[in-house]
Amino acid sequence: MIEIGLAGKPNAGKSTFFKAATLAEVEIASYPFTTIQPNVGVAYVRSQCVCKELGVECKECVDGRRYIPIKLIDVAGLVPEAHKGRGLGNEFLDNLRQSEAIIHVVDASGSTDAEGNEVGIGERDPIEDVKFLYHELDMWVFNILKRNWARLVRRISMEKIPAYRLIAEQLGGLGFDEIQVKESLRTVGKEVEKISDDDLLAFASELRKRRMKMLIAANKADKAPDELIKRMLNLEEIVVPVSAEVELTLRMASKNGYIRYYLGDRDFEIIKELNEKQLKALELIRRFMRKNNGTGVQEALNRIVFDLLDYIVVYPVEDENKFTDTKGNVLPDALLVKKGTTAKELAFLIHTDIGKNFIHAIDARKKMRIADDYELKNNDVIKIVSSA
Ligand SMILES: Nc1nc2c(ncn2[C@@H]2O[C@H](COP(=O)(O)OP(=O)(O)OP(=O)(O)O)[C@@H](O)[C@H]2O)c(=O)[nH]1
Ligand SMILES: [Mg+2]
Repeated sequence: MIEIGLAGKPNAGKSTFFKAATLAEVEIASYPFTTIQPNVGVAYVRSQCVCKELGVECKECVDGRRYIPIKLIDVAGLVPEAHKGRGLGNEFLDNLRQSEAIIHVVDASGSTDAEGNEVGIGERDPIEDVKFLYHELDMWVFNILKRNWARLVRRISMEKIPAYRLIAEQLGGLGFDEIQVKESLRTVGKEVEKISDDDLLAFASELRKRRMKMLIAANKADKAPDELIKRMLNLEEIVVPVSAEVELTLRMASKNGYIRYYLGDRDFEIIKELNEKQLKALELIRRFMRKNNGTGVQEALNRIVFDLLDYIVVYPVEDENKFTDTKGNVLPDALLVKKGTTAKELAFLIHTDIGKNFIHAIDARKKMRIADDYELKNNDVIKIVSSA
């Protein structure tokens, strides 16, 4: 399952985002360091199910809304100089090792200082928070490199193994691949023996950029001045205005039967008698959603998976006429695969045995055989023929 991490300074709303997306019971409070141990849960990306288009009834979607699970991790807040041990230090970043990308939850309302203490709205520049997280992540990678650098350089000069290979091995646990290391080294442009501490930091930064793809959730958008949101939208990263709190309110109201609301919808329906105060609160929420096209939580999850990480959805089936598995379930699985995945690679993703015994694949829409190296497209429905 794809794993996405939530990072940011204390009190930015990471756990609120996490709870809104997973409905897991986690602690949320208006002071720093509420979260210490990481929270792990299942969230969903949303896509349009292909059942309608294929003219079949499927039980896996909610009226065409198909939710595909991903893993979400919420960690402790990070304060400036965490790499020198301030706050909780940055060792908990180890919890993000497996994450394919990070949602940086920023308090876009500027109402918490660098350490996460509450201040007046707009008193803190959220752009500073964006910069600081990069710096802390760079220092984290730098320290990991630095720990063994001298020994590594010695090994590189003694053994006839390319530097990038040994460095990738050293960073193995962080999920860096050789290509990322090779490209980063090339950008620094020096022989490893000549790399100074400054160069090593630049190298760490290049590595971080390639490994830790990031989307910015401009959170607390419900109370952020428009001006601050506008400035954040000018950043080069993907920035999504979000109100984790609004999403959480909606999900709780839906869970308790007050409203009908589906994750990622742009509106909701009141289905229970409510008092004036409740109606007023929901009206404010509705106004926010109209302005922002929803709460932003689903959009952030979708954009990190589909736009930043380049995943597509494919539907494997066993019966290309009925679009079912062997038990007759219609469109039983929606899989997230990287753009560029081939039909044969899909077979391996489904099961190693199916991959090893792969014969050919069929495009179930066209009922036509496709090449082994056919690159899957979003919403493809595929039957794998295998002797397994
Ligand atoms: N107005 C508003 N407040 C929010 C929003 N999201 C979170 N908050 C509030 O911000 C405070 C901090 O929320 P948390 O989710 O605990 O923040 P955190 O980033 O997990 O904090 P730490 O665990 O301490 O690092 C709480 O009082 C939340 O209710 C939002 O979208 N809008
Ligand atoms: Mg928290």
